[in-house]
Amino acid sequence: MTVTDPIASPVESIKAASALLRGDLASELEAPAPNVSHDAEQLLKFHGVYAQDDRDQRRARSLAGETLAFSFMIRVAIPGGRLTTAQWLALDAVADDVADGTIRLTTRQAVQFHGVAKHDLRTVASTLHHHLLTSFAACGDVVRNTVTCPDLAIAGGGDPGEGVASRIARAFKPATRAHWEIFVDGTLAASAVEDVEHDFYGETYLPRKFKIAVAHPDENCVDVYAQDLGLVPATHPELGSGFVVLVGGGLGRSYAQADTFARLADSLTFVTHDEVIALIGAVVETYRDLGDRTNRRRARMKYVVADGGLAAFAAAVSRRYGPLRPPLEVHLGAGDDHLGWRKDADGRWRLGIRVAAGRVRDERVGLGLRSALREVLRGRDLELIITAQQDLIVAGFAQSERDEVDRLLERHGVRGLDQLGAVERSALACPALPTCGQALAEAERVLPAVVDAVQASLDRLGGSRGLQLRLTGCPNGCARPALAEVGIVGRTKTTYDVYLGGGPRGDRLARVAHEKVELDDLAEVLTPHLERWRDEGLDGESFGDFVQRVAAP
Ligand code: SRM
Ligand code: SF4
Repeated sequence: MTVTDPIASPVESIKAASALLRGDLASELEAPAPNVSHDAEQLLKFHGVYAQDDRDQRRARSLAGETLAFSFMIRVAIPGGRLTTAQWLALDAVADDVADGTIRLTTRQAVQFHGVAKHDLRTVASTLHHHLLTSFAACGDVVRNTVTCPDLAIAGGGDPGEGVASRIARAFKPATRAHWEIFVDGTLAASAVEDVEHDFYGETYLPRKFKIAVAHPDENCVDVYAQDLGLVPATHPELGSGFVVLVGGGLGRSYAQADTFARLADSLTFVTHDEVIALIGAVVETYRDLGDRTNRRRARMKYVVADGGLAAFAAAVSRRYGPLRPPLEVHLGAGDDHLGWRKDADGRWRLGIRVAAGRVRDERVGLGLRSALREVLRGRDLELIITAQQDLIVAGFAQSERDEVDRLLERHGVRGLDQLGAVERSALACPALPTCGQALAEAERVLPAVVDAVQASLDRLGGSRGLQLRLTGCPNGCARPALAEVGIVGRTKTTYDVYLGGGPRGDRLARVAHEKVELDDLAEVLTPHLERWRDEGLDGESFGDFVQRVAAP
């Protein structure tokens, strides 16, 4: 199919007519209106920017005939979630200068700013550029930010010490100069006519987003089976070290479309470090050519793999890459949460800090996690790593600094590991209301209440074990509830579907156990399951494994 085909989705035509992601963005950004046109909204995503409005105000404003409270979300792509002290401090300043005062750590190790006015978008882009960061390609129909286990120090082939996430980011970042012209230089200096895009994208880019994660060889903190393409480090008996490549995972679903579903990735092949970028390129091209460009709800690569079968997909990749080796077996353990103090190989220490729903903020001016981090970073050269659990690792401390850092965090009300509840420690929630345009129900804002209620049920039952709870405002699944022991997914404004039986290894899909449960009833609905787990669970058996065992035929 070509984009001139009458049944190609409208976004395909917008991309094709955009002169490599330019469209009318430059003039729309200059215009006085607080929002942009529908076509510009589609193109802005490629630049890491989402048009939003404050949904708390939407109804009242509409009824009063007023303009909606428009603002923009900007997502900063951070390969492997790794930032320098200077980069973090620059992001921290952006939060106050032009956003809502918070830094939102995402489930893909990126950072989001909410509440940015249109006229400030270029300021943010320039600041990011100045600090060797960018929002470009953090969203849109391209290879997205690559997620990597924080413990990985994988040498990137030719250049030892360089992370594979950075190699992927460099290889698959779109080549168009549009972002720099429109957002950073502020002028259309280079002519769009002279601009050239990578062949693997072409003028219409991919049918939809494409997500990659690199797991640790032993544990699955990145949810590698939920990715379009997953890499699991492994050692081949003859070829040495490389990666098992998984393909065809994805979690998004739509209630309106019954043929959408969550899917776990399948093992495709084994590649060495030197081969990995070429293999990813072949998979991307296969997806570019075979993905559904008529229906964006079914445009993800998982549907190509599911509909045609893995063998046909492998054959299509092989035609572009050459013969594929059989994959090695993968055995991943439960995901590490990377929290607390840990000693690195070089003798320095890293501290993993729990960040509820990834929202780094102060509770009041000068007091809270944001301020604490500024104080910790002042005068120190540290590395920060955002985890796929929306948490933050600060690395590079000397042993002698640990007590001082603990005291500083405590002074700011940042709770240590020993003060966290077992449920709270691993719970995830997506942003949902009031910013997300797709939210059907609350998520981040009700997470503390849901966690407290479930923890109270566990406490009443006398259990000491925790469980993995993930909450989203709709079935798009941004906090990956489909893989959780307890996945709670917004169904209507006040109700949720409850999924049970995923697990900490992230290698199993949870199944729906209850539908349309009111928020206040969630803990009550869970209690009988928790009671059975207490009474019938095996020693050390996780809640998800228990549910899976007793529910199995
Ligand atoms: Fe997501 C769309 C937030 C990870 C599946 N996601 C959105 C948007 C942009 C809403 C929109 O389209 O208007 C959300 C922005 C809300 C806001 O106000 O900030 C949003 N997604 C997030 C984040 C911030 C959730 C979080 O709590 O951290 C994550 C940002 C990741 C990043 O840094 O790039 C985020 N989204 C995910 C994941 C998890 C993952 O990738 O590991 C998934 C499920 C995996 C997958 O892709 O299958 C996910 N988001 C979706 C989908 C469903 C896509 C589909 O296949 O149908 C949408 C809807 C869409 O793309 O149209 C979506
Ligand atoms: Fe929005 Fe749904 Fe993603 Fe939550 S899961 S951020 S409600 S798209």
